[in-house]
Amino acid sequence: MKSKSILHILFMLAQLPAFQLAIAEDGYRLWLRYDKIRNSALLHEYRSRISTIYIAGISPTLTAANRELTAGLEGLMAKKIIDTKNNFNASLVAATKSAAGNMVKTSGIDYSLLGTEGFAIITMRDGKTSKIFISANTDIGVLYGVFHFLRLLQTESDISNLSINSVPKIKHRILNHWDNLNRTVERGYAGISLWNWHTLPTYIDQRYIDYARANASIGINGTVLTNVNANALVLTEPYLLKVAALANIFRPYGIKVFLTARFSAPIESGNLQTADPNDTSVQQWWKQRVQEIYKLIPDFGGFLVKANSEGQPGPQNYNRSHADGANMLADAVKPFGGIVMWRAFVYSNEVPEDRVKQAYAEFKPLDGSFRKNVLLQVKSGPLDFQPREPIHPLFGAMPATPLMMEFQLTQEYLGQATNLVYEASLFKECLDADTYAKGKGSQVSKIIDGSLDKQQLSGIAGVANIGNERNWTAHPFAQANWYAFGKLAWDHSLQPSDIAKEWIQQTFTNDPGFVSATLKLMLSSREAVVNYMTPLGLHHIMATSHHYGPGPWIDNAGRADWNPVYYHKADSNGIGFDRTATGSDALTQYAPGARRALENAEANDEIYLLWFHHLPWTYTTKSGRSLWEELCARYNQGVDTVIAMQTTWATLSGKIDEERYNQVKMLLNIQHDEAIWWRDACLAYFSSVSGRPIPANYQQPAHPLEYYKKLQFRFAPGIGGNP
Ligand code: BDP
Repeated sequence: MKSKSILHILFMLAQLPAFQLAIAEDGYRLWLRYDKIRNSALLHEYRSRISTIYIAGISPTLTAANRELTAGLEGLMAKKIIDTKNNFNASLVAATKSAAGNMVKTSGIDYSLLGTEGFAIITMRDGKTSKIFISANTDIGVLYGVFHFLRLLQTESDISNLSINSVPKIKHRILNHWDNLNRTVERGYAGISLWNWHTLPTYIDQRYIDYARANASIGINGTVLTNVNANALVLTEPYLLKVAALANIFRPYGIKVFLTARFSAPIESGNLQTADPNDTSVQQWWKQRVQEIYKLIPDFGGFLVKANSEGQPGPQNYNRSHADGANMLADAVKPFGGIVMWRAFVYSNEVPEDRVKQAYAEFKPLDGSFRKNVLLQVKSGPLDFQPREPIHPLFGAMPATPLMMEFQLTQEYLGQATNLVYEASLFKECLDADTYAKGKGSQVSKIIDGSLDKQQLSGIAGVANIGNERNWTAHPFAQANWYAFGKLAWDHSLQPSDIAKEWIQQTFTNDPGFVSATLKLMLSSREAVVNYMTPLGLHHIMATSHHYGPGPWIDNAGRADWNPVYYHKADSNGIGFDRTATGSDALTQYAPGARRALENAEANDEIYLLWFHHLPWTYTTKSGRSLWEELCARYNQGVDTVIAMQTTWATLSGKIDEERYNQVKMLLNIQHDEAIWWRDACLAYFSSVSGRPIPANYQQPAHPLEYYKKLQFRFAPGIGGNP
């Protein structure tokens, strides 16, 4: 009987095509798939160009480059690649300037332009033969060049006459993991933390290496391993040994490790009575800790600090300023070349001030008072990673302080891991925003790359969306947000469409039909989520705490500015937050040019209308519709875009592997349901407050308002707290 049922199960499994396919394509390889090139003419051409390689020099980074290049070329061209070991006659040579010998001169590369991370890829001709030369000043530059070259092949590019120079515009390009030591991930929707603290430092998961490869392939050069809501334990020796093991793995890939520093660590793990930054015993404690860290991790990057924010301890507990706190840590890491990334995400419930104004009020007066190795890390918008926010007013307001951008890749407020939202459109909107700090043309990108104010330090951070899910990010398309972040961090002048295109080609297929349809779908996705969640400048109307789903009616959260009603201020007369001179006057925090642009609702397509204005329901919008009708139209437009995304995806069946096709299809079904839920719940609520019916030409909510209000999600993923 028993063996019979086993046989039965085996028979059933054999019938399941998905069983086999799941092994074939599970998303683990990300955009580094290196499958055989399908275009046979191109394959032939690549094969005729590249048969031998030589990577000059010996180092762990060059070994990684060699391994990647060999695996990549052999996979893409389905042929054996010969490593000539020491022969510059190879058809592809990769070498630093110092190892490239005669090639340096003949190549014509201007190494003075390449800095410490940039690279050049050129085709060199000698009579009838030609060869590809990848070069840089440093080993890591060579590795970046190798990844770039493999990308050219993966995207089936013309490599017959290459002349590429690529240099990062921003110095520190960093992922922030909000990972706790017990492996839960605050706002993580892709499983538990990658870092298995229990088995480290002895057990080295292949994932750590593949994580480093993926990051290096897009130029990410730093990672903060731990949650900003920090645990002091990570600064103790047993954990530092584990951190050192990770640092050893990441080092060849040019990735520095950073940790979050809990401000009260001297009390919690140092047995001191105080964490006052002006107290010499506290300063001494940090100096000693830092020395210990650098003994184990000589290239440790430094600290990221969340202080006096959402209950985290900080210098203000001792009546000291944020600068006092940051400078104390900066002094400790300075002898070792470390930096401190001090977060500007602060707001206080004691202050009855509009929450979006508080960080500016707190930090602007401190401009110029931070040490040279401090970066102030500012979230893209003044509130909290909403589907759309105007740019943070601190950008442009602190010319004497290097400001670092913080984007959120994990989709806390953007449908989490079930919604397809291509965030490059959002990132780019922020980077391109003009602060008018030094007149027109003072884009945010120029502030964070340091060029506007001639800053030496520059940085950009992305709150990671990665976990231990087999495909890293849970939603296959969320991989694109990781990818796009890295690409924009390297070069913020890139276009979201170009980034998406090459990501699709590498991740799925070069099939032009698939690429163009998927590209369109991705590019429509950000506006879709804005429309079905928070159109016309609405914000923070998500349900409390887990932020999953709509909750515009919520008015009983712990503090006023955690309540959606605080943000939309809807009543029978109108809706919106007045941030003009008649209201909170948050607009004054922007330079005059930016202020005018933001205030003028018409000029910016009304995208910030209700962020800055409280308006009557009868207000006539640009379309000619009343505000109420426009709100109804936008919510419906959001749902319609999701339907269009589903329709597009349905046409792509058979063009890629069945597993990922089906995964995305099912996720789009969830997104469709959630978009409808958002629209119906929000319109039912706003209809009840405004006393206006939803026009009959629109789908009416499937349920009465009470139904939506009662929905509860006790086990929604990603809820924070640092145990
Ligand atoms: C908010 C998150 C919270 C984070 C906080 C932060 O809800 O979990 O701890 O930001 O950035 O978006 O510190």
